[in-house]
Amino acid sequence: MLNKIIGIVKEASKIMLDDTHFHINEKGSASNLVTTNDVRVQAFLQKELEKLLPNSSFLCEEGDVRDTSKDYVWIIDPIDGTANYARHITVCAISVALEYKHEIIIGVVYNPYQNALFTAQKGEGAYLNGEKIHVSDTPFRSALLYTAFSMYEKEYSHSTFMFAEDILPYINDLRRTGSAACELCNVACGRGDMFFELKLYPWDYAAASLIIKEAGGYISCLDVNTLPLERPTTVVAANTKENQLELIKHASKFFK
Ligand code: 2AM
Ligand code: CA
Repeated sequence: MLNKIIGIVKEASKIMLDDTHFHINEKGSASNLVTTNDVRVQAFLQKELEKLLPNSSFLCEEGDVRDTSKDYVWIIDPIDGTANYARHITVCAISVALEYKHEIIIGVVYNPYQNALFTAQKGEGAYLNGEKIHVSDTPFRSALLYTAFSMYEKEYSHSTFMFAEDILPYINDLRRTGSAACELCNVACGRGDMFFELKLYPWDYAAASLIIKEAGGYISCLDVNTLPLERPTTVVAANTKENQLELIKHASKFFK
């Protein structure tokens, strides 16, 4: 099953790479973009994955694809990092998760520009291009934190900047690269140590959540034991349990 999903994802990525004449549209605000290729990639994935698992439903970013009624649910972001993709910044990825009875069992995140294929199956570890990956053991004071500033709902931006300013003296540095899926996978393979972002949607983190857990890391909302997959949520991830708890402590000063 995993190999077949990888084949379909790689085929879909050719749309991203080959069709450079895409159009950019806004979804409600100037910060929230969708390209014609987001829509094309999603349509291709839906068609092929439906064939692979006929009795499954789909929760996808584009369109109004919000069916979680079956035991098997595909959670898909056709292009995570759309604002990067639209500007030809190559930090973006196709993100596909397969959920069975409310638990993610397969996660695939593929950045075709960097030839970075992150995969995980429940209980079988996480891999980057077939090589097993593991989170770092970096302590909090040396940690690199990926975060973002709520560009989509700017009423929350002020507190995200306050949080960033507050935490900076306690850690090594911050990054904001524009793709939650890529950033979470970077934490999974030790290219960074922690992640915090307000109000992500399930398709932004579903696949990467399994990859990070299978790589030995931790991911939750501000409630340390929970990660909702049916609604937008704040996402906290870290290489160690200790760092996850410390990050939640800092974030809780600004967010409920
Ligand atoms: P996207 O690129 O698929 O749109 C950037 O900080 C991250 O936030 C990206 O992974 C982006 O996903 C995601 N994101 C969070 N909230 C969003 C929203 N309301 N609309 C679009 N993307 C959002
Ligand atoms: Ca997207």
